[in-house]
Amino acid sequence: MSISARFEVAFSRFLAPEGNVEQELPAFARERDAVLRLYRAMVLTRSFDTRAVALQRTGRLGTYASSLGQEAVAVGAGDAMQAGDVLVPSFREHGAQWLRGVTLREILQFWGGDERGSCFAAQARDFPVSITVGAHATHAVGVAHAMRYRREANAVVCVFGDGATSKGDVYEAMNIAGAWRSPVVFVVNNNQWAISMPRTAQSAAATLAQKAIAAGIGGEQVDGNDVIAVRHAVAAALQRARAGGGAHLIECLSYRLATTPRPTTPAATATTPK
Ligand SMILES: Cc1ncc(C[n+]2csc(CCOP(=O)(O)OP(=O)(O)O)c2C)c(N)n1
Ligand SMILES: [Mg+2]
Repeated sequence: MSISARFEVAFSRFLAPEGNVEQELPAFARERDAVLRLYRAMVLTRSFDTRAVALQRTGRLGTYASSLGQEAVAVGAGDAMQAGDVLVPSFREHGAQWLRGVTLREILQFWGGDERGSCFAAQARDFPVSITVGAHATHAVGVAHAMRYRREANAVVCVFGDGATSKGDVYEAMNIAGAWRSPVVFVVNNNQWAISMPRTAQSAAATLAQKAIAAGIGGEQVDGNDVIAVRHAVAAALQRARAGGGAHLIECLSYRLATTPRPTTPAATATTPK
């Protein structure tokens, strides 16, 4: 017997859970303004989240997906992007949307059921929230392919949850992104749960990052609670993608702190959110 191929999945982080620096920081993280920008965005995301959850629980917002405890994933990914890149988000990426110039008003409009909240004044090319789990991964590869076709030096960031990685459309998207060397970075927001389904019950894979291996694209894990690690990995993957290096997948390990709420009563418009 001989070995046809060997694979491994790397994990990286710069900050320990207590906030101590574990290894030499990347250049951007040694700049005070950059670190402050990340911190401010995470604090704003959490404040906004608290407010939006309160609005939803009191029946004044139709539905809302909380990003509590997962701020670093969206903020790190959003901050790593350039203006010409395109964000194709799932439903917990408020921090990335805000960093991209989407207004809090627009985000609230969307969750209030007003479609004008998906027509972003500042980022006309960014996609609206995809409530349909994983379906937007195929759209993201389409956008990335269009960028290549037009010879644009831009790339796409597509974010989805751990649950989405069990879906056929996500596998298909990763596969064709590998075959076409599409400039797309898949960011898996692994919060360990798909509603009530734990991560371990929905996939026997040791890591979600290894799903990239079958697609022939790069894959890695980062600490999703370390905004520096997320930003560093997404920025590097975007840079490679813009330069023709193809697609990449980054599994961000985090945890969903938000509870799944009951429908609010008596507001007739309120529906059960994620
Ligand atoms: C195609 C589809 N099936 C089912 C649902 C209902 N649903 C909403 S959120 C969710 C779980 C998603 O889990 P994950 O991808 O891990 O994202 P998370 O909510 O944890 O961020 C499901 C099944 C949906 N929105 N779309
Ligand atoms: Mg999840």
